Amino acid sequence: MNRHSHDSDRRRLLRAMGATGLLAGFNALLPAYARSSIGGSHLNAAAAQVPGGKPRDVVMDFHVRRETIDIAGGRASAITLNHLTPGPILELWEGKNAHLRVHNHLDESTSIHWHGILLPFQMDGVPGVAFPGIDPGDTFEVDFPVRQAGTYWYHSHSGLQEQVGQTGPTVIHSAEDDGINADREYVIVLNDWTFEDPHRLLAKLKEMSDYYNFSERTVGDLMEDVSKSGVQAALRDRLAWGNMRMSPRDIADVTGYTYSYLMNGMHPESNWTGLFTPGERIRLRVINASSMTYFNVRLPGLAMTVVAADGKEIQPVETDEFQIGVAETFDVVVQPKADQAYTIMAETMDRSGYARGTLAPRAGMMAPVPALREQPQRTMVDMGMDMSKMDMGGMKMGGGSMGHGSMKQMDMSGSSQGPAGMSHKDHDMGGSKMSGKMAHGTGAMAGSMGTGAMMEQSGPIIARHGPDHHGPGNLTVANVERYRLGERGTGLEDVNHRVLTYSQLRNVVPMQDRRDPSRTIEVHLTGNMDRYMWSFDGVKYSNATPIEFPYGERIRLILVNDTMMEHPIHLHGMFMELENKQDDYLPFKHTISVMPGSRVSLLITADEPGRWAFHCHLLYHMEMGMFRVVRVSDQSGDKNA
Ligand SMILES: [Cu+2]
Repeated sequence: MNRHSHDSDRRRLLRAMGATGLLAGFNALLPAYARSSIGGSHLNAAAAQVPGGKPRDVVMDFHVRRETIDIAGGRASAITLNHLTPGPILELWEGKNAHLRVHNHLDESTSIHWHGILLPFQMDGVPGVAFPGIDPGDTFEVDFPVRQAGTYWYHSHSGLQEQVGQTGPTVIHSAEDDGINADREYVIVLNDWTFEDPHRLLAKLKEMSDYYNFSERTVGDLMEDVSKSGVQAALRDRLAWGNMRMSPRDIADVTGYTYSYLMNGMHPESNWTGLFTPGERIRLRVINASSMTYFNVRLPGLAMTVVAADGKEIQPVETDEFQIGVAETFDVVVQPKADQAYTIMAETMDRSGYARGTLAPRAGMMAPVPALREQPQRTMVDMGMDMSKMDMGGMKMGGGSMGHGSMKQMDMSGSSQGPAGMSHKDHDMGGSKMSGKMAHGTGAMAGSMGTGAMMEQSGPIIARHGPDHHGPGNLTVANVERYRLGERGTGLEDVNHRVLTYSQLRNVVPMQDRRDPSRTIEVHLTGNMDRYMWSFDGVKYSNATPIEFPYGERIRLILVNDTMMEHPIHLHGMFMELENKQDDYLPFKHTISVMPGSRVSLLITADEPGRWAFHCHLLYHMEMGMFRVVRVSDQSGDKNA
């Protein structure tokens, strides 16, 4: 397709070879800079190892520069931190102080947000929310007592700078023995890199939201569906998808077509390698510092013990694979006993590529790199639909203005054979009706399901939406919202080993704030993929007012995902306790990946006054307006906000 002809053939070749496992042995063809795992502008083995040492106050300078560097097998202009991307490890000690100085050598404004860190909001680094940004030539100083331990990261919060390299890892050592007893620690920073200008990339997404998605279903797929499930079911499924303007294979907005995936700044062929002595306990601090990419992480042949999520310790869980949303961190301990190499495989959720590195007893060793697995598909559950086994007796489709006409052909009468992935719970939908109020021009499937509230305690809940279904900024409206914290991430449903789920995260300390929430705030995650609009409650940031958290109150925050994709929702300044049925041991999160068609409940103690950012951490979703200010106001007169 000539619309993509500007892309480098070489990069496409590399990607194709990577996808088919041909890269083994290809290393020798690469220029020296891509082969070497020593030196360069990335976190080599030495730089990715956490030094540790005596607890101390830390003074650290961050020099933000734009420079041309070797990256991902090419040369490109990137934003570096102290000449590195990702930047150097910010290593701090709980109970000590941090004094950080950010020097802007760019010819534009910049910022650094200290992701997951508890500090005064003026130092949080979000331009327009907490401070004005750092002008060219200026230095911004940040001082705070370190009140926590764990694995975090830092990144620009200005425009799209994060996409071009301005990210880095943060490690905070615990004041007390955390009982993890690692012999060695590495950060594993995951990034997605593009040689395209990110502004151009975003422009293309706005112009054509499926630009980077080449996995549309084909006529052949349709015939296969027909043979599996019959003409009616296959067509109904297909027509529904057509009206959602989504393909069931729309797993990621931006894919390996443009992205190279990096581990500690290094391309899979360059093979970042961390060394170990057999028998050692190795703590891997895995940080998803990418702009748009979810990864599935595993080390074939090695079990992992997950010991922390988003920096906060959890009760150890042994697993074989975990999905990591954008901006999340997980700490795992592995203990390789054999004198052999192990691949650290970070396959993208859409399986259009991977980041990869190696743990090895000696430099130069490698282990097989598993082939990319089959692309996952979205299901009707992701759409928030639940047509199978429902009593549709009382439902009727209104004859409202249909965006694309074809909805009329949908046979909604209770077919017992639903498309794959649909829930088979029984529901009595008697009395509800599809209003058929189709937002003109959007193809929206605005199924207002009446006033029904709870169905069963943990089963799907009939979604409640505003009367306008969140306006033109919203395309899909989930009919039902499910509790999905016990489910594996997209694409991992059927893998035949253990996979971490959110429901397994259990805090090491019991809940401190046991008050009943004094208020509940419900926020819908909304989008219009067709127009590449992303928002909360159908309203983009520029038209929105702050969400108010009265200081000192206990808040229940409910997130309802009306869209068909995961959104990693991040709250600055305060941790959220995830209501995942772990009794008094709810885990803390700073970023929660909300599954499509799901409802997530979080508890927050509003004890950090100020103006805090709250947003989707998919960079282009945030940029399009999936962003709010949360204002924690002092009741005694709003001094801080
Ligand atoms: Cu999003």
